[in-house]
Amino acid sequence: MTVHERTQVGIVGAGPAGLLLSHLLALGGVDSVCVENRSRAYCEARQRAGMLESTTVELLRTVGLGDRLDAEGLEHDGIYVQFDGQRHHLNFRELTGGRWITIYAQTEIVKDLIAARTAAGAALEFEVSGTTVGRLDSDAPVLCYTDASDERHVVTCDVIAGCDGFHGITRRSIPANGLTMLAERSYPYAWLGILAAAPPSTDEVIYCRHDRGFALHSMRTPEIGRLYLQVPADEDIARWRDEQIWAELATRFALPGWSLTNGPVLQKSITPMRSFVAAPMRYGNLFLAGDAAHIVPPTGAKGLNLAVADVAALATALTRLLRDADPSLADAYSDHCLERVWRSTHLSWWMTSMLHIAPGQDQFESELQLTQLRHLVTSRTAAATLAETYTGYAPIRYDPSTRLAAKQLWPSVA
Ligand code: RFL
Ligand code: PHB
Repeated sequence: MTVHERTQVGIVGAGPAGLLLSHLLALGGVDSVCVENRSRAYCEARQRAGMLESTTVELLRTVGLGDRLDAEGLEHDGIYVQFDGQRHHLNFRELTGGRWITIYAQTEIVKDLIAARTAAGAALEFEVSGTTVGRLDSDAPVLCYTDASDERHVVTCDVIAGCDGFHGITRRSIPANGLTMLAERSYPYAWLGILAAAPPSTDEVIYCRHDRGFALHSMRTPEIGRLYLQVPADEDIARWRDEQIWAELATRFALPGWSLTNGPVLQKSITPMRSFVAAPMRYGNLFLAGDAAHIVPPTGAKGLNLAVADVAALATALTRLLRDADPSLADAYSDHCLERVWRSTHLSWWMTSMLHIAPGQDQFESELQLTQLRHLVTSRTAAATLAETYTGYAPIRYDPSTRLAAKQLWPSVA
């Protein structure tokens, strides 16, 4: 049997982008249906980002998602940059006049969002299959899916939001002439990441360039470390025993008088590195947001923050469009987001190429990396340039005045 339904916004994907969009739309009184092909447990456990810009933290607080973030997030003033056997601190708070970064895992943001949406009785469906989107250039695009109990749904929408990540179906549903730009770079290396029951050996994140390759020491909690190693792009994870990973990390981070605390490896995986931007981020009544439209290598910690900035702008634009019949922000959505996307794409590409050792890298390239790193730690202007984009390039476009008052949202309660 097929069920025919209607909603204002059909959202594909319950990652951070799709979940936050449905939350923000609900605050504006706009209804949505959000579908996800994975299980709730899988979405809540998928290990990914951990570093939030202060702009992202402020937005999450503004929209009622700050409680656990404020209680459990680890607020950092800046980062360490290590090269040539020396570790330097960059104090972003001081360089930017007050902006900071917070470690709070993407898994926790996703849990907070799912809890908030579920408590609000949202239409949020996990474990769907056969998702398709159609009639994108019409006023009544459709979202079709089969739910976990095998029932087929055809949802007529005003707008569809493609929040289904890089491998999703929405971007690929746009006809060939609908995207005017597909810009891409792949990098000749990958990251081997571990989550470990080992207290972090550092108070703030360390980005380390070593002749054997890049290493990153991050964390999740005061008890759990998150660490990464540059490995060849086609690396087989089975080749890395846990003791070897710890030994390689210790070699790359080595400093006199400092040691790396080891512990059981809870999870390990390899992440390829790619930059990708599709534009425009809109085709007819399909709007793309987050990794569905663009991805960056993780070196600048930008992916999740970009997804949040996109959906904040999209929620404001769609609320104006669907509630107030004002299309101006929806029409400006793609250009507005791409400005930030390219700034972050540059930062991630720059940090990646300055800190990793490419196969066959020659002395000329190594010296160019080192002179940039020395400049970064000796010139206030250079450090401030990094600090400005790292902590959140520009204010996020979210207009809290699009939110309805409680009594408009829940008339029976007020
Ligand atoms: P997601 O998180 O990929 O969510 C997309 C969702 O869509 C679902 N989906 C479908 N659902 C229904 N039907 C279909 N046909 C579907 N196809 C797909 C998927 O199952 C999924 O649930 O994209 P979103 O929401 O745009 O969020 C983007 C972020 O996840 C991503 O940019 C970040 O994780 C990137 N990233 C980092 N970003 C940061 O800002 N700071 C960091 O410190 C940071 N570190 C990282 C990272 C990404 C990493 N990996 C593994 C890629 C570190 C790593 C190692
Ligand atoms: C993380 O904590 O997972 C993390 C931090 C900084 C990055 C990338 C990942 O640049």
